[in-house]
Amino acid sequence: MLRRFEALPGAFTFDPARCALIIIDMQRDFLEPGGFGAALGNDVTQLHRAIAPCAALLAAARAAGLLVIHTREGHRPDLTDCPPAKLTRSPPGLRIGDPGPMGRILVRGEAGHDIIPELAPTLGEVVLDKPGKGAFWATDLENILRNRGTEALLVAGVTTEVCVSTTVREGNDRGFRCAVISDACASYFPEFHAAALAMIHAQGGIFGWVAPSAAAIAALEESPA
Ligand code: TIU
Repeated sequence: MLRRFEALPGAFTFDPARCALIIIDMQRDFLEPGGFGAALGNDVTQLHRAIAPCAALLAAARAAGLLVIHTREGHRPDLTDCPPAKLTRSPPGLRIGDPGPMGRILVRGEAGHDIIPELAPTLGEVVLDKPGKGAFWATDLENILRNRGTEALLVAGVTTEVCVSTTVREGNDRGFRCAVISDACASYFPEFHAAALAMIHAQGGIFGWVAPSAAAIAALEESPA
């Protein structure tokens, strides 16, 4: 049964069997002190407002049987997949691979790379490690989605203007219809969050749709006719 919710620039429809929830990078490295986000000079508490809406959206998506994908930005321990231009963007001591209170910054297998406990993946959900900002680049995400016949994406996570927006732009160019769930996303810069969302739904939905979690959750909770 097709579900529908109000969004900008217009209603978003989806078939739960052909829709996935993608939660972008809700990792300790971005949300907790001492990780990559803090090393970049950010106030990590700015991201905390997205946790409860993400958790509610995740619960509703699970109950509706959506494919659930959790992404994590990070690099191999030997940093062979980390471009020097990304590595050297931060000062020594605060770089990717440097030791921090949650282990080596933005490195796979370290405590900081984990998804925060409130949003921990369950068995059967896809955990997708990505070396870049976009979830399609250098990953098998497109293959996973096409194999399931997925055509619509609900997108949440952090940060709105960086990894969420990059993923939505990549997905849109590949033909996926993306609905960004506004309060389930956050930025270290509230003004960037607002601008990024506006850029997505402007011009008739140039990159996709934007709606609050309450609207998406209500549609997920509708009982099949
Ligand atoms: N710095 C920042 O806003 N974001 C990132 O580096 N990665 C993600 O957005 N996940």
